[in-house]
Amino acid sequence: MDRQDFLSLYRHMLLIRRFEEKSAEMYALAKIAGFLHLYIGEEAIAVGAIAAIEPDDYVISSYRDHGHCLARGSDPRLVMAELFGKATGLCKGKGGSMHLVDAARNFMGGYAIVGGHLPLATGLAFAAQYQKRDQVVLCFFGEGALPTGQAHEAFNLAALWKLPVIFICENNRYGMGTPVKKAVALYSNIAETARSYGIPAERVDGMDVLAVQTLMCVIVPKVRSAQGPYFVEATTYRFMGHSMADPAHGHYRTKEEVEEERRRDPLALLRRTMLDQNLAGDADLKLVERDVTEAIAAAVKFADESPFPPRDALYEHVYDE
Ligand SMILES: Cc1ncc(C[n+]2csc(CCOP(=O)(O)OP(=O)(O)O)c2C)c(N)n1
Repeated sequence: MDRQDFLSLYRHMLLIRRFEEKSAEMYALAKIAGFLHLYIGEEAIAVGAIAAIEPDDYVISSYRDHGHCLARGSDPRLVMAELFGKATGLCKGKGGSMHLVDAARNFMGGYAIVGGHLPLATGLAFAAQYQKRDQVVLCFFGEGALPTGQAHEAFNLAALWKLPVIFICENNRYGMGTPVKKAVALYSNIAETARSYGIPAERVDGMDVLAVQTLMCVIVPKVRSAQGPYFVEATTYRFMGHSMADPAHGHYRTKEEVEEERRRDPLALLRRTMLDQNLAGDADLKLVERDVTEAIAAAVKFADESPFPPRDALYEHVYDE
């Protein structure tokens, strides 16, 4: 990796961070309606993993999907417009925060049913294998999806048919207000869940984008060369509440715990590494900050000035027999 590669990782992470902060602000101003789940604190996972795949590989995620979509390269203006429910949005304003899709980038969506997209990831991998396409699927989900039945069906078929899918469990230790200990039997080593299906599994520090990317650069070629699925547990922490309806630390975790975890901010970790190893200087980082600030301002302006979908659009893209 050269200096530009490091700066690119930093830029993507900062773009997600600033996008999310601005979304929270826009939600408070009622420019965004419905649910809004922020990815702040978890950026290193999407950015590190997606940096290790090719443009025609597939990515699929849960309702906490803005980060994955932006890491995949979607235009922040179209993503913000989607959050605003505008006709210019990524899904013409009909999907909103939890249902972003960018088919042109093989970002196959955010899904709001916990665990519901794991079988879809297995299906995408089956299609790639059946049609002899050289693609892998990255499937991101929270540890709350692990105990769901469909997750196990997805693991089983992926292992049985040696499908090219990498299941990436973003273990932020809470599913809404429920600690992982109260929901997942193998909570202290959840990778064992995958190993019981014969799926090789690794644990990685999900706050360290370089660790995530390095691991994924080893795993992706194995999966691509038909060796079958992989499972990654990326340990992380969400710095915000579960959604905008949940205060930052809620009743289920202490303020001290949140403050402690915030000391390992993934952006600060990367910044420190780059400065310490002379991979970037203060001026480079300031330039990235300025670029990102401009991109976010442009996204909000675009979303704000865009029209809402016309009434007739209700009947477009609806399947009818
Ligand atoms: C099948 C299903 N059950 C319950 C819910 C309600 N619900 C929404 S988010 C959530 C917690 C999921 O936690 P996790 O998968 O760990 O993801 P995180 O929010 O931590 O990223 C629950 C239970 C749902 N959306 N779908």
